[in-house]
Amino acid sequence: MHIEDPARLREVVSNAVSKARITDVHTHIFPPTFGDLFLWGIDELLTYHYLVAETMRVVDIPYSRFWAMSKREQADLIWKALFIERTPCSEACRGVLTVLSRLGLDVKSRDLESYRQFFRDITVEDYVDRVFELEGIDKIVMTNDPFNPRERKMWLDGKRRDERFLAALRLDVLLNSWPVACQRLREWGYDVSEDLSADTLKGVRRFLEDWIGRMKAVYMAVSLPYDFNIPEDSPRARFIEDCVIPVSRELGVPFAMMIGVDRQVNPGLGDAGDAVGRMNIRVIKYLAARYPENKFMVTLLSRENQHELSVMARKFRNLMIFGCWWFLNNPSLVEEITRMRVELLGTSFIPQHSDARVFDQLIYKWEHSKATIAKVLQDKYLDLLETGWVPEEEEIERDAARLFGDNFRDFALRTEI
Ligand code: RAT
Ligand code: ZN
Repeated sequence: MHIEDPARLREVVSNAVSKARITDVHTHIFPPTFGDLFLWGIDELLTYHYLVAETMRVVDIPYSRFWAMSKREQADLIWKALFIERTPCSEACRGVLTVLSRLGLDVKSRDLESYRQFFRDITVEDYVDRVFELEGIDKIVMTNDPFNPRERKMWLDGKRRDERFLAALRLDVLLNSWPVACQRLREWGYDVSEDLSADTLKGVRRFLEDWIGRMKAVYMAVSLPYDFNIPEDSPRARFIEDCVIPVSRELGVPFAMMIGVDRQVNPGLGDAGDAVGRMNIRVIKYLAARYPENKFMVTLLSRENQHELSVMARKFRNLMIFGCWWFLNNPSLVEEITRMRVELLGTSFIPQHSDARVFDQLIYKWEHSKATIAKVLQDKYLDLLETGWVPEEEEIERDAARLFGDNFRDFALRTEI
């Protein structure tokens, strides 16, 4: 059906975006079968590291005292500091309120105990189904670290799989802390040593193949610092070029790079202690051009890198850009970045991922992002209407389906999921 009326067009776009099924390409969520690695509920929502950072700006207690508290005590402190003594207007605070509201809780009451009671009264399995349904989520991609002993055990025990959770093999320890990784790999029977001999490179490749197979990983991923450089003579650069890239190509498993972290500028804050730096786009150009048969997924943390990344994606079809990551996941920045990407790339990118750590966060991360993305798309279709081009409802739905799921599936997945 052709849509010529601007008001109707806005409505159709907004419905198409809210109905679009989601494949969430990067989260930190595990299935409930992974036991206490599955995080959910109000105390987890409140102690999210984004909120820890905001709290530590305004309370006057030593970091060590905060970390010595129980989770519940930390949540009480954060609730009091950010929601009672101040107005919860930051994006991370608003997110908690969106979750509560969507679950039917009385946000106006500000009654933390009643929220706790709500989560005590529901079963995890029902809750997981409810959230997937509420947000129209088909699949979520996890972050799977074989160097994390708790997680490793789950994989080795062959925990029952939930087909909605796809795996991504995370390589931070291997690529960013080789001496640590080397020791582990040796303990696990791989023939590697700290030098970068041919045997070591072979052992690392075997490790990658083993874990891609065990996890059925849909991509390999790493978070890299803003000063990441390649090519260079370092274990990280060598492993990327001599191990990750060949294995990625041979197995048809893309390599995702998340670049721009300035790690632990304030270690006292733990996970909340990382910051951002501008990376050098030259590394993306090098990899995409040098390895045309490889597929790269890239998200950059610095706002200042976004324009050059979009331009780079125009040059290389083996480069898929995704998400507005971490400090960029705020409505003002999602809007600006998405607008620019549509203008430079049409619909050939992945606009967002949730990065959710707590299961409940899927609700707010997707609702907030979808609202902003819908706004941008409405403007873009209206601009087209001005030219005399009349979009059809099915075309708008097709475009939304591409952005929220099909682009990832077509780029990354070898087989139907
Ligand atoms: O966004 C976050 O929660 C960060 O702490 C990181 O986990 C980041 O997303 C990453 O995947 O490294
Ligand atoms: Zn993440």
